Amino acid sequence: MTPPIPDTLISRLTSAGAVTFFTGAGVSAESGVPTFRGTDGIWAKFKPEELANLSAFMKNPELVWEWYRARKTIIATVRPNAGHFALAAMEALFPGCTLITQNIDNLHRRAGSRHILELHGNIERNYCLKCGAPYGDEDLPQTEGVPRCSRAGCAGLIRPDVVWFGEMLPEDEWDAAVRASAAADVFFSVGTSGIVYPAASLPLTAKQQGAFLVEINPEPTSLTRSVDLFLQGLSGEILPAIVERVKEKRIVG
Ligand code: BV8
Ligand code: ZN
Repeated sequence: MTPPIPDTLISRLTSAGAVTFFTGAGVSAESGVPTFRGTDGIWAKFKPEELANLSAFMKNPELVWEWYRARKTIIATVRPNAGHFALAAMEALFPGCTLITQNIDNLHRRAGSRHILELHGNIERNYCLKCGAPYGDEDLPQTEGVPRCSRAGCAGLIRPDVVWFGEMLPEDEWDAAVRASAAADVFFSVGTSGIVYPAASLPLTAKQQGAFLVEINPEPTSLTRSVDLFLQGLSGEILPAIVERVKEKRIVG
């Protein structure tokens, strides 16, 4: 059930200079991508420290690759949902629109978003740990088990191009995300439990710098008490509703 979208939000949006969206796994849930911490969460079975970190990979690359291959298969079979398409539409509606995502599923790009800051990498990219050579999924040696680099004389371990726990976020993306959060007139935190740092610090950075802070989530989170507007519901319903209201406002003025 989509909550009412207050006129005050639509007025703020249509007069905003900079609008920033910050997304987490919840925006992909309606596409069928399991979230991390939901009951169906992929981490219900596994724990992040067991899999999404370099030492786990070096200790047991077969297990980590098994987990990523399973996730790559899910992501290859799903499609962007109405929430992703609404976010892509927002780029056309708001010139100063920035999309910051913690997601690695490439669904924002597949939905047509162009100005995306991927803080935690992209599961469709991989690279050689030894020489850094990039590998798309289609370039991976199809052998089961752990793919190794085919560069002459290398044979290094190939890993998914995602940010693991204990690893730094990509510097350019992080710097741009902090700038876009600080500059935002309106900042949306959509579909994230706000547990993973430093990404989870961005909504409060925006608020401290004067942004109107909106949260879209079917459940309250640790951020909810600090937001200016909590739209409780599904991003796949609320985001398209916001796009429709902004378009109406643009027409009637
Ligand atoms: C770092 C890529 C500096 C991999 C991910 C000890 C040692 C080292 C670091 C730490 C430490 N202790 C803490 C840290 C920091 C650590 C951290 O934050 N840990 C947490 C667990 C406490 N962070 C890091 O390590 C980061 N790096 O700090 O570097 C450093 C360097 C060296 C030493 C020290 C510090 C790197 C973090 C990146 C980890 N990589 N992913 C992969 O995916 O395989 S994180 C992973 O979780 C995803 O990227 C995801 O984005 C992220 C957050 O999860 P959410 O997106 O929020 O998803 P979640 O399931 O939690 O929530 C979904 C939400 O959606 C829910 O609220 C639900 O209600 C809602 N929802 C559901 N359906 C819908 C919906 N909303 C809307 N619509 C719907 N339909
Ligand atoms: Zn190599």
